[in-house]
Amino acid sequence: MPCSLLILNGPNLNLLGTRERDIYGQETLEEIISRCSAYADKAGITLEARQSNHEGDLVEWIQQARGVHQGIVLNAGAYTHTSVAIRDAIAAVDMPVIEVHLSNIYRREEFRHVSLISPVAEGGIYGLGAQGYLLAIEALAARFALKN
Ligand code: CA2
Repeated sequence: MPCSLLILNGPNLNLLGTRERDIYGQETLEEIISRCSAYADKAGITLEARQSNHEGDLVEWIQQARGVHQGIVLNAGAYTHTSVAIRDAIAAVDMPVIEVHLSNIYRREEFRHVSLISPVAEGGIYGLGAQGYLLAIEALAARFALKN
């Protein structure tokens, strides 16, 4: 079975590259995803990427990933700090999720220091900008290769 991964991005990440570039970098989400796709293609991995500003969409997509994808790269944006629903969805699907944040959330406001996702994630990457997504893909692909 080939490896298929899902990249999910939460609220406001569709605005990347347009504002707050000092915090989140110059690249648009489209550019980041196309870099991820090129990386995945080379590694023989199938990639699906989705973004939503709505919590329920993210919950649905996590639930639907079961049996379709072998892992999820998740930047839940601000929902990271608030969403019990996303956390419960991750726990329910029982598949590896790597949490990614472009910025170093621990260097920022205190409300960003708490992640409801981290306790149910396989691992996490923060503060490395768009590179974090590539590292997360690499980690999930390596995990998949070990098991198959
Ligand atoms: O560092 C990250 O990746 C975050 O997940 C980004 C979220 C933030 O709420 C988290 O604490 C950390 C915010 C994404 C907002 O992205 C924007 C991009 C351009 C302009 C405005 C917001």
